[in-house]
Amino acid sequence: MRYLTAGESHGPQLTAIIEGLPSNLELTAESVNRDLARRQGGYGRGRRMQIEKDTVEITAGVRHGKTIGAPVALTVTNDDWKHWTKIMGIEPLPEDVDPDEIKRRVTRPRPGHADLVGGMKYGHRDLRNVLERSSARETTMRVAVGSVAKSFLKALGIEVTAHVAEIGGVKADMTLRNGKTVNEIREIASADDVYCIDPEASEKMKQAIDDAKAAGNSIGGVVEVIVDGCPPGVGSYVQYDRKLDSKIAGAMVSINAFKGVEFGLGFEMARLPGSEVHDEIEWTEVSGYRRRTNNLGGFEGGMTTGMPIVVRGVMKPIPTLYKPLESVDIDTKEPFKASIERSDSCAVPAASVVAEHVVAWEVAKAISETFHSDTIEGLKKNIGEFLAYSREF
Ligand code: EPS
Repeated sequence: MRYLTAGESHGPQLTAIIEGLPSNLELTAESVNRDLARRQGGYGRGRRMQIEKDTVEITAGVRHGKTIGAPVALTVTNDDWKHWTKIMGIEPLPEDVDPDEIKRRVTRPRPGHADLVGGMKYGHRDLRNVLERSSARETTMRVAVGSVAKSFLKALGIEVTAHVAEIGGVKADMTLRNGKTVNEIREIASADDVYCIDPEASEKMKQAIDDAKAAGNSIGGVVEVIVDGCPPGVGSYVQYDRKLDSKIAGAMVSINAFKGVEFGLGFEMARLPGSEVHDEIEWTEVSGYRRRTNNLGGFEGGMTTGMPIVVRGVMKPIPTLYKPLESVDIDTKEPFKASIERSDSCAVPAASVVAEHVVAWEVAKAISETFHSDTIEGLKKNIGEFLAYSREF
C-alpha cells in the first residue's frame, strides 16, 4: 500500500491517491469527514479553521460504498482559495499585469519554518512557493488517508485513537487511560476541548494556551497514539527497513513540527534497570501468549507483540509567532522582526488527530504486507488462521 498527497495551503484543492487497498472494504466519505472535523477542532486554533469546512470527495476506487481494488482518489476543496485565486493562480500571468502587484512575494523567511532553506533548494526568490506546500494544511490529506486506513483496520478488529498527554508543560495524569478501551479513550478525548482525558489538566492546558496567545507566543506538547487489537508478528526483525516501530517513528516525525518519538515507557527507560523495563511473558487458556505489562509499548525486535501499540510524539511550538523573532530579508539582507497576519497559538490537539492517522496508515500497510490478500475477506482469513496457530505455538 502506498499514497501520495498534493496541494498548496491556499491552492484550489488537496488531493491524495491511495494504491494497494484490498477490495470489498466498506468506505464512505462520511467516516472520513468525521475524522477531518476532529482535526479542524481543538482549542488554540486560529481563524483559518473558521474559513475551512473540510469535507472529502471520493472520486475513484469505490463503488456503492466498497473499494474495488483500484486506486482510491480523495480530494478536499480549500474554501479559502476564493480569496487567493489571483495570488495562487495556476495559469501564467497575463503580460499586461505587474507580477509584483499580484504575487504578494514573500522575501522574509520565518525562523523555524522551511522558508529559507526551501527557497535556496528550489531556487524560489518568492518564499510563498515554499510555505504553501510546507504548511500543515497538508495534514488534512494525511488524516483523510489515515481515516481510510482506520476503516481497513476496523474491518480487521483493530482500533486506533490518540489523546493529548501534555501542552505547554501541563501534563495529563496518564494513569487515567489504564483500564479504558481505545474506544472509551477516543470518546472522552473527542469531547474535551484539548482532546485530553484528564479534565483537571485540560483546564490548565487551556489556560496555558490563553496565556501564550495573549503573549503573542505559541506552545507545543506531547500526544499519544494507542493501537489495540493488532496481531503479533507485524513488522520484522530480519532487516532494518522492515521494523514497524521504526516506520511508525518516521511517520510521527514526518508530521509538521514533530521532533521526537517514544514507545511505551519511552525515555524513562534510561533511568530504570532492565528488570523494571522488560515485560514478562505468560500463557493462559483464555488469551494464549501475552505480556504481563506493556512497558515496551507493543514492540519486541521491531515486531508487534500483540499488546497495544503505545507511541508518543513531541510537537515543538508552532514557529509562526505574533511575537516577532529576528530574521533577514532575502532581497535587502537587512534584519527585520517577523510579524504575521494569523496563526494557531497551539495545534497540539489537532496534531494528536494527525498522529493517530499516520500511525494507522503504517500499521495498516504493514498488516497488508504480512497477511497479504487482494480482498478484505482474504486478509481476515489469513489473520484468523495466524492467531489460531500462534495461540497454540
Ligand atoms: C499554517 C498557517 C495557518 C494554519 C494552517 C497551517 O493557515 P493560514 O496561513 O491560512 O492562516 O491555519 O493550518 C491549516 C490551514 C490546517 O488546515 O491545518 C502554517 O503556516 O503551517
